[in-house]
Amino acid sequence: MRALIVVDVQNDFCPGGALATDRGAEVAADITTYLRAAREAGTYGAVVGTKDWHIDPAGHFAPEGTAPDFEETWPVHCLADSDGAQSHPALDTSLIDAWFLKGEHTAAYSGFEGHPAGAPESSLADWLRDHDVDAVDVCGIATDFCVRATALDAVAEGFDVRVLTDLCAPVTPGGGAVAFTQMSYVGVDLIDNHFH
Ligand code: VGL
Repeated sequence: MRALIVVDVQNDFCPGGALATDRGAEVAADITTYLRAAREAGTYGAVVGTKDWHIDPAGHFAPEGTAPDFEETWPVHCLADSDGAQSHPALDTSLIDAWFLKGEHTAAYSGFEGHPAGAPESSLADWLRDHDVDAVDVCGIATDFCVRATALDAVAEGFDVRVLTDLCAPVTPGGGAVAFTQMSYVGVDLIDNHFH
C-alpha cells in the first residue's frame, strides 16, 4: 500500500513567514487540489503530514545577533504552537490522517525523525509499517532540506519512494535541482508534471 507524506506545509515556510519559500503557498493549494482527487481515486491508503516543531533546537537557529547561513543555521521558525508552525491555510488538513512533529530539541529535517504529538517513542516508520505501507510519495517544503531528507530516509527505511516534484517548493531553485538529482541517484522516482 502507498502513503503520501506531506512535509512541513507550514506558515513559516510560505510567503510572509520567517523562512519563506517563494512557492510555498502555491504548493499548499496545489497539494489540496491534488489530494482531493487522489482521495476520490483511492490512490493512497494513508496520508500523513509532518511539522517542524521547535522548542530549543540546539544550533539550528542562528545565535542572536548573527546572520543565518541558510544551510545549517536559520532564522527562528516554527516555534511549537506558534502561528508560524501551523499548517498553511491553503492546505486542507481534513485530508490528513496523522501528524508527526519533529525538531523540538534538535535540528530535524527528515519526517522520519518525527513522532505523533505526545508519543515521542513512536516513529513515522513504525506508523507506516503498522498501516501496511510499503511505498510512499513525498511532497511539500522545502525540496532542498526537509523533502530531500524525508525522501532519502524513506529509501533507507526500505520504502519504494516517489517524489511529486511539482508539489514541492525549494529554498533556492539551485538547491532544489541538486536535491532532485541526489534523490534520483539513490533510487527515488521523480514524478514530474504529475499535477499541472
Ligand atoms: C526546513 C530549513 C530549516 C524545511 C526546516 O522544512 O525544509 N528548512 N528548517
